[in-house]
Amino acid sequence: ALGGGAADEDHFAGDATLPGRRTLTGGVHVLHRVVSEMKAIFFGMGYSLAEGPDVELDYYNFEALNFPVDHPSRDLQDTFYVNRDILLRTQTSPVQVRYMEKHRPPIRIIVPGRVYRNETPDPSHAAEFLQMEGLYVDRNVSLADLRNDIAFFVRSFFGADAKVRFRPHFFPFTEPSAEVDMSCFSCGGSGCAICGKTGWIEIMGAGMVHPHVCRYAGYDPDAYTGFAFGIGIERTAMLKYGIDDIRRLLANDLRFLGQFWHEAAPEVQR
Ligand code: 2NL
Repeated sequence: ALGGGAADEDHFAGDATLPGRRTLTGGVHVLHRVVSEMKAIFFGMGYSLAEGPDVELDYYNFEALNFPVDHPSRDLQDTFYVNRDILLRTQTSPVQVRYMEKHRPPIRIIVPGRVYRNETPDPSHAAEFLQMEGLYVDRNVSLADLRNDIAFFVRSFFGADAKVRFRPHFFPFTEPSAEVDMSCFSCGGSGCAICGKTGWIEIMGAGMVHPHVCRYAGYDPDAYTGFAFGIGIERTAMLKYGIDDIRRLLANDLRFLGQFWHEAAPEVQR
């Protein structure tokens, strides 16, 4: 337990000249720390924070994001539904759609939050996890702007030597879309066990906001363009700190979590 308890009375029982017992102060959870670091980087680039509900309408989670009605992620196997129209958000993008409905461009926001998918847990999958998405919409926003902001973020978060590459991909809500790789921080690009001998590590997804998504949100896609990106917090923390199993991050074991505190509590100090 945190502090308190019968043990504290020992302070007054024995030798009054002994030094006092240190109090357990706790620390910031490694996932919260990663989110805080990311927010600080994006705030420095002019992004502001947006948040929204974990329990969402199907409309904001899928329809307004240009998912076809028969898209596999809409299946009960993949999404937790409350009823036909209400679900647990599978990504934080619905918050961006809600934000676009309320604000005219230019907009530049980041949206961290918990998301839910009907997954069987294993070392790299959990049914609830954290994500941070970003969205920038204005006149004349281009793929070059996306590349610049992502490269700046990756170099700020992982170190100035990191290189970034885009691989073509598909998302319903962006066109074109890309998966973003960074040069392996372990081998620097020559190829090792961490990067699967490729020299590159996948870290996020990104793309130019699909004109259909602009129109759903009430923006004229001929006047405005934008980019969006999404990054998984657990996966990023696991890469940065060499964590082997996502389930450790939610098990609340202080012997594990204490390793990431700036100043470990006495109980977990070695
Ligand atoms: C990933 C990919 C992505 C977005 C998220 C987005 C949001 C709106 C419009 C368009 Cl409102 N796009 N979000 C775009 C590309 C990728 O996430 O791998 N996330 C972990």
